[in-house]
Amino acid sequence: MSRNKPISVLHFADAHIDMITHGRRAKSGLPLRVEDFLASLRQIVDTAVSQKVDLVIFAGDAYRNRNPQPIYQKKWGEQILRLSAAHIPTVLLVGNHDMSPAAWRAHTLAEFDTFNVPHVFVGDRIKRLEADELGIPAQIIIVPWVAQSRLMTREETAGMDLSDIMMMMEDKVTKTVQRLIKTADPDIPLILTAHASVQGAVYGSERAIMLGNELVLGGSLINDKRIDYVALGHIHKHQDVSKGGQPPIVYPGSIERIDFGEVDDEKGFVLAQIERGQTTFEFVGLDTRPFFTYKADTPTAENFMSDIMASLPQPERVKNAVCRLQLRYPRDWEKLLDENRIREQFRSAFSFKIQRHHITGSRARLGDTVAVESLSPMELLNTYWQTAEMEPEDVEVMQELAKGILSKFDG
Ligand SMILES: [Mn+2]
Repeated sequence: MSRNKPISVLHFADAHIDMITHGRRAKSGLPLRVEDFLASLRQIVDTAVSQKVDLVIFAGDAYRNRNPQPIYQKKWGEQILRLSAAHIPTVLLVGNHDMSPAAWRAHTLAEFDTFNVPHVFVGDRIKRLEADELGIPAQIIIVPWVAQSRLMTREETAGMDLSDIMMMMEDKVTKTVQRLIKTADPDIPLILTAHASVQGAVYGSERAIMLGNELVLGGSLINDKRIDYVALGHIHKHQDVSKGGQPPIVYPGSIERIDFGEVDDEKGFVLAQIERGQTTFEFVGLDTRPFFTYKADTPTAENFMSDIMASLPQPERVKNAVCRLQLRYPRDWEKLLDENRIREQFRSAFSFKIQRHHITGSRARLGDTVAVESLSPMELLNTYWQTAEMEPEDVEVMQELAKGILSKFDG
């Protein structure tokens, strides 16, 4: 292969094939939503094989469960073996969902190493894969999910508080990666792949993680002209953190929607043409199960149900889609709601839920009988979210975070 031809790379991440295992089942016996994730995975592998890409990078989180059921390992393995059979060098990065915090346990991708699967490279520690190992003119710096227990011994961290440990880890990772960048061959394209958050990234539905303690790769570490492409995983929202710069710093996002938090995100993977200093890439959308949100405008009690019905889609429009209807109305209109009539309109949907939001008068937000002083901070916050018209899922997340913060001030 000539050195001046760009390297074609298919990059995907966050497959999480066992993310949603409840609900209806397919003829195969597998949950239908698992089949959805597997359908995305098949489209990705189909593309890699039919386009004969030079390299596939999977940037971590094959599963949700770090002890995946054997049936899911079989389904994942079948697709990865197709890449191996097509002689496509394939890097499998170990993500946080693939790894136990206990250092002695095997991660979920270990079997590919155990059986020495040809053309498959498991990335479970920081290292650089060289061109001769890969069989293509490219070098890849591998940064799997960094678990504290695997990076430092208990003796090293004894007596330190968490923020110091995080700083020490960051320092250790940064120095190792810098050394790998410095010692790389400057004439061959250099790719960095990591399962991590990076400075400047925007969060999707996993945004709550940001407030936890996790390692964040620094902007200056990865925004380095000696690197030609940064293939990331972990954040479920597709984005190029470099915003069109070189090197592109790309999250392909997850391969299927997990919940309504991702309703507006298109799901897909990335095809990149990697060249020294002039990499280009495109995001390729996947054919995924549609998600629809409907809202009804119901200004008067007299026309309440007819206003709702008028705002609903035709049943064929929502066929096989995950749907929700958001309604806002005063509590005393509740008896006007004919849920069965609405549900009938969504009978061909994959699933359907009604989210009710009861409008309370702005003056009496706390109710007339409740003394503000008698409410706990958590109760006050909860009342605030309700009046701020937040989504119920978001209220749950905010309450959880608030609980964590407030607990630090107790006693
Ligand atoms: Mn992850």
